[in-house]
Amino acid sequence: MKMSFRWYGPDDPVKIEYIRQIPNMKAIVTAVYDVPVGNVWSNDSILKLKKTVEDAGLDFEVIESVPVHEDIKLGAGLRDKYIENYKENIRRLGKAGIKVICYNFMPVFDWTRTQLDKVAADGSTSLVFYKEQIEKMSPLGGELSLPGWDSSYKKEDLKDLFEKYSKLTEEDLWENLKYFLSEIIPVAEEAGVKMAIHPDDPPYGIFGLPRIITNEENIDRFLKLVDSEYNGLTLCTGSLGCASSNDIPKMVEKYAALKRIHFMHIRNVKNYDDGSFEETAHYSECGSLDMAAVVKALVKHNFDGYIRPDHGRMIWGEKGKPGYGLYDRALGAAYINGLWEGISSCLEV
Ligand code: DNO
Repeated sequence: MKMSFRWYGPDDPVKIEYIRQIPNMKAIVTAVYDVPVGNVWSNDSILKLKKTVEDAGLDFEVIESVPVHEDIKLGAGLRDKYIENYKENIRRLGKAGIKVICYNFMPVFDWTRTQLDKVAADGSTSLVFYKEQIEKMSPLGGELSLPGWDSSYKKEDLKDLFEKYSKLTEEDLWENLKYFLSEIIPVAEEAGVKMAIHPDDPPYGIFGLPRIITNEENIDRFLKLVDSEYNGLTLCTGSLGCASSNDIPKMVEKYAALKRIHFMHIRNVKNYDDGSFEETAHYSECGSLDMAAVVKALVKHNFDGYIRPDHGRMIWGEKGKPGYGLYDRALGAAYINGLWEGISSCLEV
């Protein structure tokens, strides 16, 4: 495995020099943020980013994300033009040394929470999703915004998008995903870049918008849409794990054995009976997921892809992007390193 850390570029309050100081930290996961969704990234921007990362002593091998334009998900408008742009981004990133591209196929919104700074008993804050809060939220009111989201939608664009999605069924979304993959995977194969879809977070439809990368059955279906190693997964334990029906260690074991996981997002969540959940520290006992079982499944199948500690809480007074501070993610990386080393040495005995 190769340990990595998400960094939002020079404007990120977390300094790249500090990321390097985390034990076993090898690579930065980042993206070019200066182009609107759907456009081609300039070679200059890509190479500048690569230089910044490499000058900091870290590898530039994973992009999160190259976002997919809504026209592609909707199968409408300028879809073919945006797919051509997407292919060009894959080629350019491959030439720059990128090995994995993470992306998602969630209509309109990426990961969704109802509160970004819920104070826990120990004084730390974290992201939470409470059913009673989500029911009261109106996405068209414009009060929702998260660091991973495309913030360029204006209220009117959102209205228009909701209108278009109201006619799109889950099956249509599958069709459009298949169309997209059939176009891009051959290019990814040629460029030597593994595509790694991120699961839907949370893994069910929200605000009446369909979501399909949600559970084992659907992931099996996804992998068959284009049966290539280059059509793979970002397996995010927290995204899939906030649905208690998903058996995360089992899924990790299955897809690691198939060599279809290229990128692991490892974090813990505490689930409640009504479907609400809270993001917690990585340590198993803090949440509902068995982190040792997850790492064991990876070690067992000689996982050689990338891992990043996902969302941390805000601790020790840190201020920053919700979920993306330095301290708790660094603790997460150290914890995963410890599990990895301990489990590998036991499995060797
Ligand atoms: C959340 C992230 C996601 C992820 C995208 C990939 O913290 O894991 O925003 O980057 O879904 O496109």
